[in-house]
Amino acid sequence: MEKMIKQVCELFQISGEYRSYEVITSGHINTTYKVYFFRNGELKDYILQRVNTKVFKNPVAVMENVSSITEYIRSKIKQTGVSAKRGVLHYQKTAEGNYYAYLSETEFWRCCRFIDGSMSFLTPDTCEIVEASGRAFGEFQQYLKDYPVENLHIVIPHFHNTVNRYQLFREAIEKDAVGRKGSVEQDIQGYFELEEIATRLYRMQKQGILPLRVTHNDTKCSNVLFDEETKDYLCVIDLDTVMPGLIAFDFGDAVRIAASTGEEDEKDLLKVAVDMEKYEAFARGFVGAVKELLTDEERKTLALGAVAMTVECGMRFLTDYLDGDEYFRTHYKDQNLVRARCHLKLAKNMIERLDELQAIVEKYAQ
Ligand code: ADP
Ligand code: GN1
Ligand code: MG
Repeated sequence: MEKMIKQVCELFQISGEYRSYEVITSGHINTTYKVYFFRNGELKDYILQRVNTKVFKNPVAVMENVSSITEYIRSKIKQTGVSAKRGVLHYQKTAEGNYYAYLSETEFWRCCRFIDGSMSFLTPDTCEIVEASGRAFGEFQQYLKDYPVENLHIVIPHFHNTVNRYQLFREAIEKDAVGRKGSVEQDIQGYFELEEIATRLYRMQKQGILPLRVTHNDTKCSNVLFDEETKDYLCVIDLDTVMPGLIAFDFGDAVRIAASTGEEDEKDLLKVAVDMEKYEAFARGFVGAVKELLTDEERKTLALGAVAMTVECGMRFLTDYLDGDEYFRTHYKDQNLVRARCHLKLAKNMIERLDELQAIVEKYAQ
């Protein structure tokens, strides 16, 4: 592996003396490495990623989106007179001037600077971190509010099309590729019971009631970098899925992780519920940052976004379990099933508390 890492670093013209690398295992799709170099008497760190080309079938289009978005945000930050060094990702170019390098037909690599003194949280432990992550994704919306949406490639069609996700779920059940259906009948039933409420937002978008914006579409807390010392947020990362979407999806997908009392794969379902304090902290950060952008209909449906994204994501885990764990990286047997059960429990709790969740949005939208 080390040989390949060094080869990729050379392609991205990293100067200095190579020291070592480590694997970052938090993501479910791409493979991420942190690489240490020594230059001018200092350690310089980089992030190398091998993009999952089964998931991102046109990775060049992904990098076109990512480079365009990062350049756009960089210029917005600079306009405010602040340094953009830690405020946005900086991708390295190859000698040919590309933001990517193919090592073979399926080996697609990219490289960016590790943002100095930064860290991320898999699950945020304090309300301060949760609120800051809300502000981070809210301000991300603000940066991109005038971004020309037609410039974006649709890198994963139907990504948050919950109606289509139910269709793929039905196909996986029908196919039962690895013979797991019989053991998850109750879970399947549980997800079907939530179909109407989970698909409501998507149907509202189709009817033109909710506008499409440039959204991040993968707003979990680990996709925000924080200053290691002050714990202030620095920037939003993992821009692969930036595409047109509903603002409620960005709100909701974040809540699924940031405001759960359990991990994404909590086995003890008694521990899984909405953490109301963290939910309120997230809403304070996010809604506070976007409130003047929101239409009435968008505001009224933000909490519903948490239900939609929690059901959708959980159902994707169950679909993948039925498919034989082909899509999401798993670290132990049946992890996708554990994730799916945890999300079902969380979604039901969100539905029970939906009015309360929405009232909190309203409070911070004033
Ligand atoms: P994935 O798509 O697999 O989730 P990410 O791009 O989110 O990959 O990266 C995984 C983790 O690596 C992040 O949660 C963060 O901790 C770290 N990371 C990624 N890019 C950077 C960066 N430029 N600077 C510092 N840390 C980073
Ligand atoms: C994946 O790559 P990562 O781990 O940030 C997935 C998201 C899911 C998330 C669940 C391209 O995100 O959609 O919400 O796992 N990304 C893709 O944790 O499918
Ligand atoms: Mg990530």
